[in-house]
Amino acid sequence: MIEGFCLFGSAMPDLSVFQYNAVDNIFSMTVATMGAAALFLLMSRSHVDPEYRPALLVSGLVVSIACYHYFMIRHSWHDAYSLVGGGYKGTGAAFNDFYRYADWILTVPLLMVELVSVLRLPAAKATNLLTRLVIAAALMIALGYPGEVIADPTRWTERIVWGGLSSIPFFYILYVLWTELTQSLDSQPPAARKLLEIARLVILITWAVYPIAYAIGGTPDALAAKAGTANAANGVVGANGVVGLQIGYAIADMTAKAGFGVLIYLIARSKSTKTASHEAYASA
Ligand SMILES: *C/C=C(C)/C=C/C=C(C)/C=C/C1=C(C)CCCC1(C)C
Repeated sequence: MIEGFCLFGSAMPDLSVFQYNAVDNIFSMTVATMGAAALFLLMSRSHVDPEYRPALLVSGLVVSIACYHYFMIRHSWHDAYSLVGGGYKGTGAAFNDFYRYADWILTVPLLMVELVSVLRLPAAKATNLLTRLVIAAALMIALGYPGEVIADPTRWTERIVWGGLSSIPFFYILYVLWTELTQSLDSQPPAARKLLEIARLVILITWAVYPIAYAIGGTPDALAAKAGTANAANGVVGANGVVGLQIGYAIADMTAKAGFGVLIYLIARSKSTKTASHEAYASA
């Protein structure tokens, strides 16, 4: 079934005005959050010691890239739907999932860079850790994409297989981050230690939202296919699946990029001895 596998998007189910607006509003909020976080992170580089500035620069880039992509994602959302007789119907223009995956393939490796650079590990260790994390992150996104673009409910098994394959590097990353962050805690100043423990939790919780949102995007289809409803017959993804997936990804992206970026800033600030004391001196 060729319509079921469109590389750059899929047929869209009808949505109520409420469902359409919920997604549209969360996209709009995400653009604003990413943009504001970018300004904050890039402008506060001078508040931390020079060795922590690259971490803030990279954090600022991550949210800038995401700000652009959410702008495009929202644009694509507008193109994909039009208001027809009190509800939203697909225009036939595909909603472009590629923007999000293009975003992730850039930002997830960069998130690894911002985290490792704020830890300030010995150079050899940092390089080794970063290489493993970046390769695993790229694999995780690349393996998720073929499953993401499957919209045909009868091909749900394939969606699960790609999701499963993508979960191998996913669990690897979580395992590596958890063990490495735990090990590095001893070498961190006490104030940063608490914040790193929070960062560790934020990664674990926000990253877990992605496979859940992915599953929500597929589950209603599969149920519809089983029940043989009109939805399944049309070969389009279920309305609740689309709405749940889009809102889930957007919230997770805001937390994992903007929220995490602010945490990186706080960690960098708590580890900055020179700049902080200089400021105290200047304001005294
Ligand atoms: C800023 C973007 C971030 C932190 C994106 C993270 C994405 C994931 C952790 C995605 C994971 C996935 C799986 C574990 C299986 C299903 C497919 C994915 C790609 C959604």
